[in-house]
Amino acid sequence: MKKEILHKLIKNKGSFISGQDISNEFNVTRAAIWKYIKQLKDDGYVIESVSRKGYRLISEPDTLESVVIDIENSHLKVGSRVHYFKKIDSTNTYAKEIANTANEGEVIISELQTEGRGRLGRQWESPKNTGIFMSIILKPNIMPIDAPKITQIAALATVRAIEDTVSCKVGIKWPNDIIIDNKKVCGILTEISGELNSLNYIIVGIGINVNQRLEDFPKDLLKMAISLKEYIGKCVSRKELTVNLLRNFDKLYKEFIINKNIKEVVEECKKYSVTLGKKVKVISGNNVLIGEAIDFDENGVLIFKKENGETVKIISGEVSVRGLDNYV
Ligand code: BT5
Repeated sequence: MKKEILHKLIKNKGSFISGQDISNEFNVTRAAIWKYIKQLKDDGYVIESVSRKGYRLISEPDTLESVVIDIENSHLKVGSRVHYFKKIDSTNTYAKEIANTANEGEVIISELQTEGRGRLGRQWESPKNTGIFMSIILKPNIMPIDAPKITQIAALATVRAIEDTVSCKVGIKWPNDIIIDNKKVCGILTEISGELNSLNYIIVGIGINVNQRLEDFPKDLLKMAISLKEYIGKCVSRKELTVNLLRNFDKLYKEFIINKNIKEVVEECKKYSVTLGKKVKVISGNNVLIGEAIDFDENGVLIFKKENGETVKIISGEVSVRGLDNYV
């Protein structure tokens, strides 16, 4: 009910709505409305209450709570339902917990993650109210081996969303990093549940550094991490970026379901690639291969030329790609 009342206040932002109207529309008592309004005020919404006029929303806190309403009203498949948290261990972990009973397209968003995860057990720094920490539950009819295609879709959706929201030059560091100014602004973690030949679900986790200040990053990340705010010099609307991200993801995902391939996605990812044409290290556990990233095949698999001239295909799953001297 709090959500519905908030929605009504947002729709009428700046104008009064009477307690009686809210009471009639949602069939709740005036006392209950007052209780919800108080909760919203405690959450940081500035709401004016004037007797005989009602309630008027003056300003919203910098949270993603109200984005839930925008997304759920956009009638997208991806974002059909949004689970919003102020704090969570990891949105991917929670998504896994609910995935079996959830519908495809349900999304988990949190303002803060206490145990945000990267790939291979690494950590994802997720400080409060500054980034976007989101997971999407998908149930496509594909083989588990095709799950990395979803990472490419997520990468392109994120690049497009950033470009739709702010003006900056964005790159993709294959397979799962979005880069600005040679530093990481976003990471993608795709996890699956399934058997060898059947997939139960895919969880795509996306973490974007939006309004972090440099001092919000741990010292050891300063060389390789950046936020949009640090780059463009002003705060960026996390709400707008979140909606743009889901809109772009929804579009690309629907196309993938229809076309059953990611040919066009790969072609576009190539244009943004900071990996192609470079001498790179491919790190897989303790093994390091040095060579050149020469192309991607139509499934987004890296075609890599080893130092001895031999060409091999590298599947994204367990590898990290680094520049010879630097992160990119
Ligand atoms: C990733 O792993 O880049 C995937 C990150 C996915 C995070 C999202 S947030 C929502 C969802 N819920 C989760 O629990 N996770 C997902 P990987 O390629 O392994 O990169 C991890 C490495 O990036 C770390 O070892 C650090 O070096 C670096 N790193 C950690 N936090 C960072 C940050 N906020 N910005 C930039 N780099 C970071």
